[in-house]
Amino acid sequence: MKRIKPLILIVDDNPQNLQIVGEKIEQSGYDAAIATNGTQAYDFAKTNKPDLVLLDIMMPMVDGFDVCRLFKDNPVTSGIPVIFLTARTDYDDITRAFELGAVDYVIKPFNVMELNARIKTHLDLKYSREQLIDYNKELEKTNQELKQANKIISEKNIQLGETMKQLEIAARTDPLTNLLNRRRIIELIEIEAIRFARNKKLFSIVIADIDFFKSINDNYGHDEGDVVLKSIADTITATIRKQDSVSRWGGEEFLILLPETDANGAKNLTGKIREKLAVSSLVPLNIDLKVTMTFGIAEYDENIFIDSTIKKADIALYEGKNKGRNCVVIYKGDAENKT
Ligand code: GH3
Ligand code: MG
Ligand code: MG
Repeated sequence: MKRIKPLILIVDDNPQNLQIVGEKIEQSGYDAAIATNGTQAYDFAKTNKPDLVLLDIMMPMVDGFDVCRLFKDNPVTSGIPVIFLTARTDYDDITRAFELGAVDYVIKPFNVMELNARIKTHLDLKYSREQLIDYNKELEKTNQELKQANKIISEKNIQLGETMKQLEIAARTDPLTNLLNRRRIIELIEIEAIRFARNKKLFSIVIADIDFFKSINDNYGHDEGDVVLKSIADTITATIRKQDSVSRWGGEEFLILLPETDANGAKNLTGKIREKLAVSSLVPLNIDLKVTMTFGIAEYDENIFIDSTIKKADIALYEGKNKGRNCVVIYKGDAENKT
């Protein structure tokens, strides 16, 4: 932590030196602490963490080099800049001092201004270093927060993707039967009409309506009616080909889209559905119940709107109802319809 006045520890075995240097240091606006030997200096530094150390080399017991080594080996004191302040001028000593981690070397007798300039430089460097460490810590923290935020965002994105998928499914599906809904089948018919314009591959539309469904509801209840609806939806789905599509067109009506299929092919398929219905057990409440359906078929006509082709299938369906139900009618226009 930065103090109001930087604290400088002066280490020298000579009390006179300590006094002189101490006074100069204080006159220069620093707080001075003193130690008369290496052990004392090291102990002081560990607890008080001075901002800088002025270290004599020649001292009994533990010399300045050893003190410097002690400082640099301990993470608590290793960041404290050490300036050797010594009468020794030997280059080997200077080199050794730097090798041991000292930041500077000042020869006694020293020039106060020079010493001050060096002290200031190394204090500034130390503070910059500490600031950098603080910034780095802050950066690391921000990075962690960002990582966390990114994690949350990607989790939310996955959730959003899931919700979107569910919404998309819901937007094109009938919830009771899980078949495509009216909107989606119209889109598919439109796509098929575009394909027809390119490759002239005929497709057919079938509208299938459950016969006397109202009486099923009346006799067994609406819930069981729903079970029958679902069961019929499953039967149709299981009978059509992969490229075909079936939708819930209305209450108990289904629209089946049969690509690359003419009216006779469509009749073939509806025949299969009728056969399956005749043998499958739609048995709500364990009451033996056979459900039949009537089918109206229309081939796509590029000269009329899609709606009109659907209408044709509807007309054929009502022809079938009029004929007594449980049958298949192909729309033949003004010509006589055949079952
Ligand atoms: P038809 O042979 O002439 O088609 O006779 P129908 O009774 O099937 O036809 P009608 O149009 O008279 O009645 C259709 C019935 O279908 C009436 C309605 O309550 C029922 N219905 C429509 N949607 C649902 C549904 O989602 N669940 C149930 N259980 N019944 C439905
Ligand atoms: Mg009906
Ligand atoms: Mg109906």
